[in-house]
Amino acid sequence: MPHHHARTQVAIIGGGPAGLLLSHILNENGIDSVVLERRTKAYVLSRIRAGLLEASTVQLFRDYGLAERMDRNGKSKDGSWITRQGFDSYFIDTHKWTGKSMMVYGQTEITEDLYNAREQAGGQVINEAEDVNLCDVTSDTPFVTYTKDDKSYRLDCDYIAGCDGFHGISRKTIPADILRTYERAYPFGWLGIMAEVPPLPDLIYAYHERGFALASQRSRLLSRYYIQCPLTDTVMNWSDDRFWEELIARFPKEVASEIITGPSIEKSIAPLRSFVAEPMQYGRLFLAGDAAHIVPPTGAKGLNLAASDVFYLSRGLVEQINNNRPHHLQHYSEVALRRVWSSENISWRMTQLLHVFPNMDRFDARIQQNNYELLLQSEAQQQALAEEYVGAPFEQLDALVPTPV
Ligand code: RFL
Ligand code: PHB
Repeated sequence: MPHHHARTQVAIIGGGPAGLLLSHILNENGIDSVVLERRTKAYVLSRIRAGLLEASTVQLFRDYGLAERMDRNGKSKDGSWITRQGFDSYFIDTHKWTGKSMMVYGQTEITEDLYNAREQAGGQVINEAEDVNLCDVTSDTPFVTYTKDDKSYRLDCDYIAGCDGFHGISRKTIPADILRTYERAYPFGWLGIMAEVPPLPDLIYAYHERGFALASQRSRLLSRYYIQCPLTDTVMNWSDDRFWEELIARFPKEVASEIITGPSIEKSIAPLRSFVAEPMQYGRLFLAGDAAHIVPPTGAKGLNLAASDVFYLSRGLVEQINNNRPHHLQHYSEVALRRVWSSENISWRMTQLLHVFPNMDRFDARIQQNNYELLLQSEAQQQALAEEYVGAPFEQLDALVPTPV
């Protein structure tokens, strides 16, 4: 079939936060890219997901002129609370231990800000690009084919960025004998709701024998709440009344009495999973964000990892393309994966600490309780958790490879 032919420097697969942010940063550095997104813009903007940004993510958005609305409407947070039935509550004090704060600002808003920034700069985001196929990725002349409105297209490029999320095709392009994967599925999901009611002042992670719960927020008038639920559950089983009743039962009384309930405007269930694919590079294809790894949402790391991957990848591409220095790009996978594994680790541990595992025996339960007691008692543990929760700074790479003597 004849192809409509086009060319760009970097073909970006997926127009979620990772793909759009990469495209924006490349453009700021004079590098041309095209984003191919399978869904409509309206669909991408309607997905409700992350809400909490690490200090480094906030800084990255500021550095690239993307923070105007975030700084106006986002809410800075010096940490989050953990509660556990029968014990004192604990504040993860990121400000005290790291001097840094986090930001509550929705992924929906971030994606909208990124779309606007791309549109203002005349960037190309092609929505409803179907049957995307990555070709010749180990050659010097890779290309991408896709169809749109029943026409077929070919996009020649120098590099391909796979930013197409966990279910995308980029990772699947890497041969099975090269890709190593690591996975943990958890025996429960999170049922989340959004409601137009004032939230609690702080984020609160609650452990309760009935299961985990989380109080979060999007704005002064928009609350986001989650409860742990069985994987077999469906949204149909959860009327608003049942949700609020269960949520309230999982927080300490003095917290529960402050929760303002109201009709939900969104309700969904997400399974929890840990997943890493290594390496994040194959020839001229580079993976970033959920395309390469998944974390359970307990540590609020997913979107932040997408941002750190994009930081490292954009630096590699800019150095390679603009300055002919291959060093950063060559080490992309290795550097990005260090941060990925740190986030996998804290997300896994917070998930262990805060959920009821159906197969937990009495020994496991006492270890879980003891881990919480350690946190209450040990300043070393408190500092470690605060550092991990607020997120590691991005590595300045020049220290990575020793200069030959
Ligand atoms: P995305 O957002 O999945 O975007 C990938 C895009 O690729 C498109 N796509 C394709 N395009 C072309 N061709 C194909 N074959 C394609 N296949 C897929 C998709 O349509 C989509 O638009 O991945 P990206 O950009 O890597 O971003 C990752 C984040 O979205 C994700 O990590 C976070 O949402 C995770 N997450 C959280 N992260 C945080 O940092 N803090 C949080 O508080 C937080 N809370 C959450 C979360 C994720 C959740 N769910 C539902 C998974 C809470 C929840 C409930
Ligand atoms: C959210 O607001 O959606 C949120 C906040 C913190 C988390 C996970 C999700 O750990």
